[in-house]
Amino acid sequence: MMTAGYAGLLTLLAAILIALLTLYLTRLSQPRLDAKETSPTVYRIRSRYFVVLLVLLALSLVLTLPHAPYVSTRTATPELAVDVTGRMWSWDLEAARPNDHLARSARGELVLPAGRPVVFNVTGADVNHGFGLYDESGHVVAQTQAMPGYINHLYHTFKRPGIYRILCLEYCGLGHHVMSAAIEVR
Ligand SMILES: [Cu+2]
Repeated sequence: MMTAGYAGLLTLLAAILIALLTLYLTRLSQPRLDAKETSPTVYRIRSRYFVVLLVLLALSLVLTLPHAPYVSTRTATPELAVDVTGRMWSWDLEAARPNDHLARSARGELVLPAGRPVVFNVTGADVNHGFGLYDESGHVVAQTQAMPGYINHLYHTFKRPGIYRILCLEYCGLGHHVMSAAIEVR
């Protein structure tokens, strides 16, 4: 909670800073110069800067893209499949393949094993919902949209056992805040 508060304060301060800077720069600016009057040196510097920037951006893309979480989760072939349907205002979870023999806990929650890749086939029955999977400390571990008429495949491997909460991440009407479910990971 504290972290969210700090993040909000930081965003506000940054927004004020940007607004002040914009105001300052607007005051500094002068009437537009004719293209001919602008020094050719400026154009030369600008085109070189563009090339340097292009190379830097391409380099950072090549270096960081392999670390995107989407790739690493997709490489694990799912061993279990769960059908997820979001509706106003509840979640339905069931084994997509009966042969997976997924158990239910005493509270009726779906039981999934830790360390085995799972694919969630997520859809919406009425309006758009957001399928958000939270660990016990309240951090989102995976999420995708639950859209009517479309199935999103969310790949996830639970690292630790525990009770994972499912909350709706997209406002979907009066009962949005009660739209929750849980998965027990053993
Ligand atoms: Cu919702």
